Amino acid sequence: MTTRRMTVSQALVEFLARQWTVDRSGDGSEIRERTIPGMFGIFGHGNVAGIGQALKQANVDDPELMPYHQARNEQAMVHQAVGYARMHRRRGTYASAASVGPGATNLLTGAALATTNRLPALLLPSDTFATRVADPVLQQLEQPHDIGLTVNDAFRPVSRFFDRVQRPEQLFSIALSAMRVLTDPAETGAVTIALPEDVQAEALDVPEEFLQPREWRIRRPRPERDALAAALAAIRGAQRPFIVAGGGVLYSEAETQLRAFAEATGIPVGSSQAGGGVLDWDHPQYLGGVGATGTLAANRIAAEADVIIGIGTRYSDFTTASRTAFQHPGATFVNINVASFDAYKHGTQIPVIADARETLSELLDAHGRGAAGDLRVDPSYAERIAREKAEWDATVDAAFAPSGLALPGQPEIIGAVQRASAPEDVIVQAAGSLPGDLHKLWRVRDPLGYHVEYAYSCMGYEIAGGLGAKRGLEAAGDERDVIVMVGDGSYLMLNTELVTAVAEGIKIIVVLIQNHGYASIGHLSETVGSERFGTWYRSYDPEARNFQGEQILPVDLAMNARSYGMDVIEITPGEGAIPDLEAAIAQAKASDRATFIHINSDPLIYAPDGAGWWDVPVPQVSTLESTRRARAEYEEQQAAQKPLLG
Ligand SMILES: Cc1ncc(C[n+]2csc(CCOP(=O)(O)OP(=O)(O)O)c2C)c(N)n1
Ligand SMILES: [Mg+2]
Repeated sequence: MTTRRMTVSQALVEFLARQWTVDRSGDGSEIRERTIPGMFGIFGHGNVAGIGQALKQANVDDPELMPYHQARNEQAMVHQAVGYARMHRRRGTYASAASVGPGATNLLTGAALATTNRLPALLLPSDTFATRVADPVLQQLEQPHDIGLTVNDAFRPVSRFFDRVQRPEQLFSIALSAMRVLTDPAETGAVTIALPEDVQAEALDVPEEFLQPREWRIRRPRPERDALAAALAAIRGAQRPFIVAGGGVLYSEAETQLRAFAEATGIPVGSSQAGGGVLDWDHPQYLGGVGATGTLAANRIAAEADVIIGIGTRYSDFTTASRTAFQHPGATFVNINVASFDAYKHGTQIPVIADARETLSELLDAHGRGAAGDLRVDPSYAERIAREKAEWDATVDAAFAPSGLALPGQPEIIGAVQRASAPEDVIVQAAGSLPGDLHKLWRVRDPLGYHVEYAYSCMGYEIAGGLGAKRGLEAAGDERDVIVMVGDGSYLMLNTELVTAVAEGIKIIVVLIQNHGYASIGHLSETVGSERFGTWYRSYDPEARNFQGEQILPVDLAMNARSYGMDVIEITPGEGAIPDLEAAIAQAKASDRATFIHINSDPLIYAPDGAGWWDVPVPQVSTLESTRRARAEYEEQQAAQKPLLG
């Protein structure tokens, strides 16, 4: 057996460089791409001489082996990896290397986000000495009841795979297991390999076969015969079927099959946030978002549906409107998901544990043979679908129309971004009032065109995730633009990846919506009887002892972005704000540099109602009249809530 004497870090870096994801695309062609095309790293003690040295050595010996990129915050490294993975339909992601202690724990939020979104990310937090000779080292947590415990144990609950390389020889089994989980469609998420700082620098004899190119073929399990038959029988018997399409449709690259199945049967489609892109907005059977932030069209159809076919959805509370979306008393749920956990959710009667594309192909085949009964929805249902869709489209048109107000509302801002962007451009968002507004209003025109991270809805994801998405597109030779929309609250939480965009000349377009606080939580607070407490950004009122006064803060986020070296366009409040915004986006699109566009907006102008509910518990007792009123309303809404879906 030939071996090479390498450090654990050198071996891990070279191993990761040799991993390939293999899959078949929607058109049948084979895709082969690097599973880990590059690594982010913020160095400190713990990784500067381990992973850091390995990356330097790779950079000298073979710059293509493991390209290294910087970030300004460890959390943002993982966000970038996730944005990349979304654009690559989970076939590739980045590794993120962090130093001991705070560097490592800064990765935690990113890890939870990746796991919640079912998007792969490889985390390499450094750990304190395995030998413990230097304990406690700088930044080491000491727990007297368990000396072996480190801060990295906090990754266990947020990772789909966690292990620690306590001895060099463990690297082989750990690295292989990590790759299996990263590339497994049912298991993927955050994969964490904790690397004690002494072990990182230790040498071992590495067998050549460990470093040979290795392929990870994406599993595409086909449905079991009986499960498929049960699904077909349910679909055949449906009067008012409805499809809920989630992110799994896109990760499986099943859009073509979904469209064909929908068209063959006439079944309407609604999507979750992650499912945005499964059909173009103007497909006659696409009703837009469903659930708490859904459209009136999708929610009305969902409420009456008798057979609900979930495809690649986690059935989150937003998608089910906290289990109020589906009101048909005998509703049957057919749930197609590669993860059994999701397929069985909420009392689903007919779980189909299989790949979305394979299953849709088989359903289509069966339909072609007449086995789906030739299910074709009733003309009256088809007509109803068309009517609901036309009505909602008109509602969106009205919401998009420029108001001429000095401080435009968010819906018209979204309309301006929509008009000024190209159909294939990617919109990136994550938290605040924008996800709900986009879910209702944004007219998706490309499968990859909509990336709203709404599983973890993490403030601060937007800029970093958008940067990662742009990296992902560039890696695939795709030149479309990424447009990040971000609220002032999210921006203030994590904006420093703008520096990374400047440093690497990565072109993203950022549209910052300044409304001086939390429009989203402010509105929510009002509806749940908390009177917008703590949701404005205002000067502290020492007498009232709160932040509810009139005085907005003198922050200048345009100047902030300019200070990072960004090109900045400021939209002057006034009648021309909306046309100016469109012109600014056109200018940003024409530029080959990253652009930051700043626009002020009125937080009290809301998107049209989609009749979705969200369960946010209201206090049972209160001295406030507003809370008591909200509680009464809450109890009324709660009455429609079902304990299970099916
Ligand atoms: C990291 C994190 N902390 C807290 C929240 C809860 N939260 C959701 S939206 C929001 C306010 C967002 O403010 P902004 O970005 O200005 O958007 P706006 O609500 O004004 O549209 C908060 C605090 C969150 N989603 N993520
Ligand atoms: Mg705001």
